Amino acid sequence: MIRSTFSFASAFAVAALMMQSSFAQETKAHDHEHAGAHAAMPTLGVAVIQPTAGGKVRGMLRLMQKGENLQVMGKIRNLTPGDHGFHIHEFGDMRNMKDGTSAGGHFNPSGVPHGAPGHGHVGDLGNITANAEGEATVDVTLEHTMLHFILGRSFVVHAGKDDLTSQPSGDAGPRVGVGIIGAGNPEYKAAGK
Ligand SMILES: [Cu+2]
Ligand SMILES: [Zn+2]
Repeated sequence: MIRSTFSFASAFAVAALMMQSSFAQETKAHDHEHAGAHAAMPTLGVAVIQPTAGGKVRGMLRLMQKGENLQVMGKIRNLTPGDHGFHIHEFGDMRNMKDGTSAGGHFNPSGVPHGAPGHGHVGDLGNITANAEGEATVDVTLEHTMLHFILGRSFVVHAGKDDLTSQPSGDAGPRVGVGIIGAGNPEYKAAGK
C-alpha cells in the first residue's frame, strides 16, 4: 500500500515535471512570435504607375507616414489634360493590364457608398488634374491612415473625371494607369528617384 502510494507520487512528480517543461517550451515559442510582431511598421511606400494596354500613362508616387497621416506625393504623366479619377483599389493585382480590372473595386473596408474624399470609400481620393502637357502633380494627405493598411493594394488612375456621386465608382471611365503600393526602399528617398 505504502509502496503503491509512493510510486503514484513519483509518477505524479514526473508528470508535473514534464508539464512544467512543455509549458516552458510553449512560453519560449510564444515570446518568439511576439518578437516578430514587434517588427517596425513600414513608413515609406512607393507605387510605380504603369499603363493599361494601348496607353502611355506612367508615374511614380511616394508615400510617407507622418504620425497618423499618410502623405502621397509624385507625378503622373501622359494623361489627357483635365481631371482624372484617382483611387486606391482593393487589390495590388496587375495580372490583367488589358483594362486593369484585376485591381478590383475601390478599397472599401467599411462598406459605404462611393463619394468625395473623406466621405466615401477609404480609397476615394477624388481627382488629380493634368496640365496642358498631360502631367498631374499629386500631393494628397490621407488622414488617420497607416501605410500598412493599404500596402499591397493599388492606385488606379482613370481616363475620365470622378463625379464623386455616381455609384459604385464615380463614373470615371476606363482605367488608364495602375500601380501596386509597395514598401519603399529608403535609399531611394533622398535621390528623389
Ligand atoms: Cu478607380
Ligand atoms: Zn469609391
